Amino acid sequence: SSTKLLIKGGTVVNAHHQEVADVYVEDGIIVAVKPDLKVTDDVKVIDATGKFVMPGGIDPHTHLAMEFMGTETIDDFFSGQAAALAGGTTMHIDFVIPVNGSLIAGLESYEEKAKKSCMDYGFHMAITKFDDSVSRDMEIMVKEKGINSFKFFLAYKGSLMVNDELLLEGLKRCKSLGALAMVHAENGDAVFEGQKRMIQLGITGPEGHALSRPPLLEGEATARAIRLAGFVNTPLYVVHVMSIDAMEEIAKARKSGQRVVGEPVVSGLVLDDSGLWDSDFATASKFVMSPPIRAAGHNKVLQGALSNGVLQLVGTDHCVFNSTQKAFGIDDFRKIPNGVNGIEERMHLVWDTMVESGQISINDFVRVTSTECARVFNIYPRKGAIIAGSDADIIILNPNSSFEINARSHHSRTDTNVYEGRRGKVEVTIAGGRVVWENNELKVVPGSGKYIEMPPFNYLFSGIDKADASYLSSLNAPVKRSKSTT
Ligand code: DUC
Ligand code: ZN
Ligand code: ZN
Ligand code: ZN
Repeated sequence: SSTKLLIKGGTVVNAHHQEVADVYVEDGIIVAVKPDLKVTDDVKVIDATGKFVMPGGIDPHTHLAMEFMGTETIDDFFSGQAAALAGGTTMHIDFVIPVNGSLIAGLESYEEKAKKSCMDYGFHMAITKFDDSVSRDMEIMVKEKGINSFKFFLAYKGSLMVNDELLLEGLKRCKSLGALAMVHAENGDAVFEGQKRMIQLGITGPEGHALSRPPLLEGEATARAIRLAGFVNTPLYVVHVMSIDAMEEIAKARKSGQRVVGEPVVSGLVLDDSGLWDSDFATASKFVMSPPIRAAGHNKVLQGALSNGVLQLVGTDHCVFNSTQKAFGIDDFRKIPNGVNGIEERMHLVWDTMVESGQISINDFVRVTSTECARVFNIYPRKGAIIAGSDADIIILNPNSSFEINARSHHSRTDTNVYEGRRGKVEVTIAGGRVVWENNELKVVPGSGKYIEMPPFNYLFSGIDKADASYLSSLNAPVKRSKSTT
């Protein structure tokens, strides 16, 4: 198509600076960012005077159409992405789950699911076991399939969990491929023990979920994963940092110079665990996710860590089940499918919680919702910036008006919303140069989303071999001992 678009008179905000300028878009690409651009009559003009024009959000952490805990998430690649677009997110990175341990089969299944995509997407790959065939497939993923990150689960004993030996193998393999290792950090053996303890005590409701897997188990696994990544000398990305305990381990490692990226998710930043104690099961169960939403106080500290740079970018872990699916666990919290919504609400809530409270600047808003994700996964500046040559994924946010977030008006297929009653300000979403959300109306086209290949990021690893070499040369030569005794 030859869609032409001019966004006029807004304040264009990038992670590095902002300026009042027009943005001219042609064929899905930003062509010019300058004040007072003159265009011909065939160009659609959007007036953004008094509003912020920013890069579309990139959600680094979602689960669409995922088979999990005996069921499947109710948002697929169409409904989840439509919801995302309605909330100002124009790209997400989803986790491919291997099929019977096969990465190739897993990817094929996700390629099929993603055919109905209405926005751009990329993939991380989960690694749930490690052997020669997985090792070979990892290389194919990096060199041929555009996947540059692999996630290891230290929780979900009996299904997804890997032990330390496998984690070490995986970390080494990531390093040799120039891929980023990611980790779900909770101690799965201890969680299993904690769950048994709750059931023995007769605590079978949603509050038992949180009590069975406290922050110290997240802190332990985070520390362990960071140290093992340090031992292998490869970077690490910690997904869904939910507790002070985990955040402090990341802070300590980063202070020492270790390359660790920490991802808080919206639920952990803005909610606390009070909902889990609601006497109504339907209300309480909608807050069940792993790691659990923590007691009041953790959220405020995580906000601080995001504003001072200890944590770098915000995801959602969008993974939704409706109230019928949540009710699988009515007699036993262990059977409540884990997950909360957020793909549609993330941009609104980061603005509301972080910018309006003065904790981060508008430029930092762009950085933590978009630019940093593009940088970490090596697709910047194609994504994450409003500059000539970048993809035309753009949002317009109106600081002076807002609407209410609720389950009646949201676009996800699920029937509940953990952010009921909060406020949103993104008014317009442009994805791939197309206006897909305007005047509270979605215009999305299944099949229009593109798969974004993410190349291996050697820059993250530059210096590693040097570090290894200097480490090795700092060792003393081995002691020479004669075999004979005198
Ligand atoms: N946590 C969730 O709540 N859902 C999906 C997987 C996960 O780790
Ligand atoms: Zn600029
Ligand atoms: Zn996880
Ligand atoms: Zn997840």
